Amino acid sequence: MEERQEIIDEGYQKTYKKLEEMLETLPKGGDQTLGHGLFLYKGFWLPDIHIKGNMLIHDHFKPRPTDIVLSSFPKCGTTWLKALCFAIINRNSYNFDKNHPLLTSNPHDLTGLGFERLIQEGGSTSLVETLPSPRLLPTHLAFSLFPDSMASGSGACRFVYICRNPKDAFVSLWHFFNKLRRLKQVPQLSLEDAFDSFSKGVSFLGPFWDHVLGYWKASLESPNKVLFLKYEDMMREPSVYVRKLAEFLDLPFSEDEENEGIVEKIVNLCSFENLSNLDVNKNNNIIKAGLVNTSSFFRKGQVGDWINHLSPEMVKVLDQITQESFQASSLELLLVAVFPTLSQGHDRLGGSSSGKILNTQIHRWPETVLEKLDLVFLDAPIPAEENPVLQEQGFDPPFYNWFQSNEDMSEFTYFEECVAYLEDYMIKNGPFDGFLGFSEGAILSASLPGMQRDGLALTKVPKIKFVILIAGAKFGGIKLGLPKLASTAFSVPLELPSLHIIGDLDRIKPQSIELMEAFVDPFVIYHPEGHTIPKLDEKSLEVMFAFIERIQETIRTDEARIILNEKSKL
Ligand code: PAP
Repeated sequence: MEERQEIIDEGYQKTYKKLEEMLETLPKGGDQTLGHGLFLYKGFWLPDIHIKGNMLIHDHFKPRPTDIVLSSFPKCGTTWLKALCFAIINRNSYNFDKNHPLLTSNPHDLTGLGFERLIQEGGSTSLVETLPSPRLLPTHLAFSLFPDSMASGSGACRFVYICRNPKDAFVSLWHFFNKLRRLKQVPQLSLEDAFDSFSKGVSFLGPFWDHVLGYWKASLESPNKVLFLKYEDMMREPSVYVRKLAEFLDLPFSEDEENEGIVEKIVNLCSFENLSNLDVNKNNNIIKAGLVNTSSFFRKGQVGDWINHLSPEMVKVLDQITQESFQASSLELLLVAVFPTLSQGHDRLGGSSSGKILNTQIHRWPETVLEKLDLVFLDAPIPAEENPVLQEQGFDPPFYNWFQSNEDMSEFTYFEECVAYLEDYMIKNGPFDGFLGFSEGAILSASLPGMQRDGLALTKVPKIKFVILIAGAKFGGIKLGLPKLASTAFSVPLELPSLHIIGDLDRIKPQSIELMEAFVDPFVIYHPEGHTIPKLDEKSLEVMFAFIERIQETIRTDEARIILNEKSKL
């Protein structure tokens, strides 16, 4: 066996020769963190061992469409992602409380440290090839470094990428490398020197921003092949992302599993608190691949620890690079679920329409607005009969209905079902940041945040961060009754940012104003038309942009609030 490992496959030997020649020609740099320098290879700063692995992947690796590449920039949540995927895939093989391998093995030992390292072992691909499908292939390599055979086309592998706020990633990386330096008895690296390299992009596997953007763009182009996760989102709502991850891996949780609380069991098993307190991850144990203690992968496991390390100037530098790098690529783009409904001129609710129709209407808004919103137009759940009003306007069937009301709009049918339908849609296609609704869609959208706050609806999806309500009205207001599920929806003023678009000639204008008054600090656009989606004039656009800015600010403040909460726990 040992002898076999000495034998280096002929193909491998050719690759190694190529590597040697190439290394001579590559720009060198880096912080010499671990005593070896970095090389600028295809746009990224890699140690030679990663370049070697990457070349072997290109020259010899045979991908399978079932392969799952678990990818991350170092210190962005690799250990957690490995644990979660292992637990999801093997959930039927072990008991969560007794014999689960994650209770006695470090996640890196269960999945391997890195695929780019594994392929080097044994002098041939034999080790990688004997792994059973689906193979979990962890990596820190950038997306663009993978061969086309893995990244695109029908045989492409699936990639799960976890990204993290660069400030926390940097702080975590600095701590980790200093731990390794201590082990190797190399002098410590100052925060300032490490920061200088990191912010210039000349850091281990950097530039951080290009790494993230590569996967982000790939996830937009091929959402079925590349799942883009954020550490902070997952910390906020782990069970939402465990479900999402399982769906992406084609292993969704069954109703029975949901009832048995399997999702929560996985979340708890893989939590920082649990894993970091296990014997295997303490007490100077070393991971199988050598090099490091199992405990080095667990430090604080918090969002926002950067606040304890970075100077205001450092924060400014990183924030600016992040903003400039991500702006053009809309990484901060807001995903909005749009609920369409066009009134038929009836006095009762239940006007039919379709996502496609509302899409056409919304595209009366300028691109400068639409490019900031990633709109997903949902069809309502109930197929509707013909709609003469819409057909007269040139819109073709199919049409769909949301919930219906009786003549005096005091009672509603199919409301609960609509809410359940939405939640299901959001779990499968989200996470969504906010809602945009028109008419009945606005009534529905407006009622959801309050129901979510009270734990009555949308309990399995992230918190709704904003609403855009066009020609809306309030349940339990001047005209509308109150569905039971929504009975507390407006019991206290709603604090999330809201934009209300109200037509001067709309017969339901008083109701829209009443709805607006149910929100704290609402934004409002009045327009001269009736019950419709208006074009936006210059003044309206100003309000719209101010609103979008406010949402982005809220998202940032929310993150800061989480940081403060975490700090107050210390
Ligand atoms: P790697 O790239 O070297 O494998 P990785 O696991 O990505 O490391 O990053 C370690 C970070 O994830 C540490 O963050 P910190 O330094 O800010 O504390 C570590 O604490 C955190 N971490 C490890 N396991 C978990 C977990 N189960 N849940 C949340 N965070 C975790």
